[in-house]
Amino acid sequence: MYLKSSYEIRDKYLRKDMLPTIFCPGCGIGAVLQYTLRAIDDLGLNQDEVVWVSGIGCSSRVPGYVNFDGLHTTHGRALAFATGIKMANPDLKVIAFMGDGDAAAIGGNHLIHAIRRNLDITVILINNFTYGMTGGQVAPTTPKGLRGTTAPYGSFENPFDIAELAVVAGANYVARWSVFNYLQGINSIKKALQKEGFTLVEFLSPCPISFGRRNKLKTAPELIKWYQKLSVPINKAKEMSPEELEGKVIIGEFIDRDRPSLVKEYEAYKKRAKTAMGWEE
Ligand SMILES: Cc1ncc(C[n+]2csc(CCOP(=O)(O)OP(=O)(O)O)c2C)c(N)n1
Ligand code: SF4
Repeated sequence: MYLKSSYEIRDKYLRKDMLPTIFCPGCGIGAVLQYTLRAIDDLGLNQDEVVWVSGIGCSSRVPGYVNFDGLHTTHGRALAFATGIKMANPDLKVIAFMGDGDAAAIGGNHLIHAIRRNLDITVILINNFTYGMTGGQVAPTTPKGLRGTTAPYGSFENPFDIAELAVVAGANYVARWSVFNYLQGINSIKKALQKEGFTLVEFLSPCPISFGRRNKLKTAPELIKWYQKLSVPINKAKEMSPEELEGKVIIGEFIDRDRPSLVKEYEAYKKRAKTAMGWEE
């Protein structure tokens, strides 16, 4: 892989009139945006054939910054819009750029059903364990015991594991990395973009402002150390006991398979219907 400079990536793919971004210093969203653009660049995808979709949140601002067609829609509904785009224009590559609140709270049902149907899209999921844009409420992903504005003494609810959820719901490709796993992250996005069916790459991403400052994770050294301690590579996790894995987040590739995708199934269904109606020659 030839690594282009950040300037080359910026000049080719970002809308200069929309800069600077709203992202706070130390936020992980910009890094994941860069990984996604590098994956697209490495694959040589045509900018006119890729559409970016999002809901509302800091992560969801991304489609506005990139030089691609896109939709910045309503909170939690990115996948409903993505479904319409993909089913109406199956030749387009659709990327949904989502926050963990957007994807797993208000949009949780859309997520489960888009995966169940094996809709041909790629979700890039920014999991910062919080609602960043609205100031740090706990999300369905907030680790137990960590603080948010709505749980100042520590969250007492069990969090979702989005990657595991995506596997059991039927996704074709699922991987999770932290933003510090630069090359693994880019490679996973490349794999995800090349597959049919539902693909999801989750990134554990720092939000020093809304989440970090309530959890003693405000500075870069604190954050790097914490993510290193938090994340366990999937092969190592297989040798660990449930007690040792308590409070850890597994990173790596969770699944890579080829179940028939929604677009293929729908095409086959239309053919069956036409034959049954006597419309097919
Ligand atoms: C229907 C609706 N409900 C609530 C909101 C308020 N709201 C805006 S962004 C957001 C949460 C954002 O969190 P997340 O999706 O995790 O993205 P982040 O900002 O952390 O990137 C909420 C609750 C809204 N805009 N619309
Ligand atoms: S509030 Fe958090 S998620 Fe939003 S831009 Fe700032 S650091 Fe990033």
